[in-house]
Amino acid sequence: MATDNAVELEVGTRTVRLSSPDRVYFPERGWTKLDLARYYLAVGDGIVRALRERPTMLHRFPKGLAGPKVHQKRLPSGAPDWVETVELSFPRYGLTADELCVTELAQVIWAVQMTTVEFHPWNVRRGDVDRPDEWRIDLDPGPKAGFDRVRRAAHGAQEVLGELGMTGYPKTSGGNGLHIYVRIRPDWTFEDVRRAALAFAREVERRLPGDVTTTWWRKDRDPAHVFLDYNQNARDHTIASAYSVRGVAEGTVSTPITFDEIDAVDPRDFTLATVPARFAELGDLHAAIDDEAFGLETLLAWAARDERDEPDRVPPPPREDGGAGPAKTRQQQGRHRRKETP
Ligand SMILES: [Mn+2]
Repeated sequence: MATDNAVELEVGTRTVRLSSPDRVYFPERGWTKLDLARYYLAVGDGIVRALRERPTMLHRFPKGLAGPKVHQKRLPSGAPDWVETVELSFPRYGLTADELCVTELAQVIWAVQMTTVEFHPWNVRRGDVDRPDEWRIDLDPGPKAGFDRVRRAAHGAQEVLGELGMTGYPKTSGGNGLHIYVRIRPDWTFEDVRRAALAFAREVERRLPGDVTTTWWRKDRDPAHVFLDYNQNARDHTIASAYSVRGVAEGTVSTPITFDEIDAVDPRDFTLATVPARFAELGDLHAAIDDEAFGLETLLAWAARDERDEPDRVPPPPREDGGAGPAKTRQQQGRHRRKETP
């Protein structure tokens, strides 16, 4: 009983040893570490596409969900030489960190061996870690906002994206919200991507003032509104990737969906147990995300206009470099992140 009946998983050309495969990670459902590994194998193309060449932060649960959660930037030690990394610098603290950089599925499964449940990639790739290639529209419902409001906000975003001639790729967050990802040319700084994201959010807010807010301070927001969190485009802010399992009792998955599905889906239906069949049937609904990259010129023109016309609404700069800094900052960021998850 006490022996570690490790299993070996063949993943592409690699063999990944999975220790403690029977350890229960999701006590309410009885799902084990091996179930988690099998889930990621089942959505392999999808999770690799979502993480490919991106610095990725790991949310590890060494004892399963019953134990503590570890927000891990640096690659855990003991990695085989085929596990790739990318070095990031955190100038404010004079620190660097080698973060996981996925190029093949075996690296994802190795991260599971290292007790990772959630994958949180940056919005950059290792070729240029200072210029995002992914604009993330993060729809965060307030504590009294139902999913119907999230749906309306998503359709509002869809409408504005359509007018901009941009293609967005929606997914559930695995919590109560939705994300819409847009591939952009890596020609702009984090700061400008955030300005563009704010200008976009303001436009959606103008069209749906009863549903959407961009108000900076949480205490000033209507709790029944959906906050379009443009800050997720700032440096060192990461959110769970497509196909990432969330570290919550229900084992929900951040699941790609189509805009046509938004009115019908219940995000709680997408779990570690159900998403593999959906993936087998539909394939990766984000498969075309890398086919075309868009520019931010129009949105940055909107941003300049808003900054000129409404200077009192220009938000303060985002918190930066939090996770690699002193423990106090790390804890603050941890609290912030946990609030995202129901
Ligand atoms: Mn969110």
